[in-house]
Amino acid sequence: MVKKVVKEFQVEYIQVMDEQGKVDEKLMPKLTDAQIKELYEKMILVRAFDEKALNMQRQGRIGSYLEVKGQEASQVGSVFNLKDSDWMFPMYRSSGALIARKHPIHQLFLYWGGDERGLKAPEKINNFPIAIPVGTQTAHGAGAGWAAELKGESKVSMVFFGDGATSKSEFHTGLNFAGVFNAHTIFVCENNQFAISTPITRQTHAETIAQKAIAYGIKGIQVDGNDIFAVYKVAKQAIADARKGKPTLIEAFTYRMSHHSTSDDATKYRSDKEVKEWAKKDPILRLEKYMKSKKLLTDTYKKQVAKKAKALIEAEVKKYEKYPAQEQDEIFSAMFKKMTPELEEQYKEYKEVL
Ligand SMILES: Cc1ncc(C[n+]2csc(CCOP(=O)(O)OP(=O)(O)O)c2C)c(N)n1
Repeated sequence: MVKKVVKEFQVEYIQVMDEQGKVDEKLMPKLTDAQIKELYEKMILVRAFDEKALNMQRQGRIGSYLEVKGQEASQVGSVFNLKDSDWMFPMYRSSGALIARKHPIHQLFLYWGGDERGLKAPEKINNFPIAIPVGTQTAHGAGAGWAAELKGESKVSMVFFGDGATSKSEFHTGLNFAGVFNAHTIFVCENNQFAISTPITRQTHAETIAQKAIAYGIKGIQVDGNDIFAVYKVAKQAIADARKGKPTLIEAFTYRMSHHSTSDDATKYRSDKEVKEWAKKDPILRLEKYMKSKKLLTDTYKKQVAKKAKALIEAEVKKYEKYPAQEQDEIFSAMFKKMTPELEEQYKEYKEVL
């Protein structure tokens, strides 16, 4: 007889700091004042980059851009405890994670300006190139996490993707593979409620994305993605577990405060009321409320941080705009140390045509 298993697909939901910036002291992770300030400064830098990138696109100085706005906590908090030698697999909306992982900002402008040299990771920092195809990176992240297990390393891989990606086969392949092979992988799904115009209710009939982990025998946890302390806490634990071969799926419950991309108009498919409601949950405002209550945020400090971020971004814009133009041949030489036979053939043909 088939045994009927009736079980709620319950996963934990973690929130440490509420919308008023009040924290639950029992859940609050141990962080020094300096670390809290570091988290804050990184989030401000990401927001400043985001605003500049949007303006640059509107002015025709970069080609296109996908904003992070609203997701700064879920990205900065997730990568905070990674080591440089750990792998990070970003998607197109991961500028926040990349900046927090020391990816040079002028290179991000280069990339969004259509120059692939923008993707070259700094030496000794294992940032993978940005994935534009939705979801492919989830399988790559599982593979890198498996490599660490096979080599007996404690290295981990952290992979970012959206709610839309959970309908792609690579998401399921990646999670299944990670569970079976003890991949050192942390899957961070930023559930920002939309995949372009498709709302989460049309993406999945499941109550949470995190519960999908149960089917693959790995841990799934939902976290308030606009709460930097909760994200930090959950990611820290997931990183520690992944080092020992235990993968986790984190669902960072958040909101895309911007349009999907610079070629989208979100007013066509979502209400002003909803956007305003979520604006109140802005992860930066929330952290500021907390810091004010702890006397960590004076007006002078706040202004200093904003000014420093702006100055850095402006300097990086200058670097980008002065960057020597790409040699035409680099289209062929950029990707591989040694060109593949097919590429070499195409290169020859291209030279002949020239
Ligand atoms: C394989 C593939 N199919 C379709 C697209 C077009 N596309 C770009 S973004 C996007 C929505 C993805 O939404 P989600 O995964 O929730 O991430 P978000 O953009 O909300 O961060 C789609 C369908 C694509 N880039 N790749």
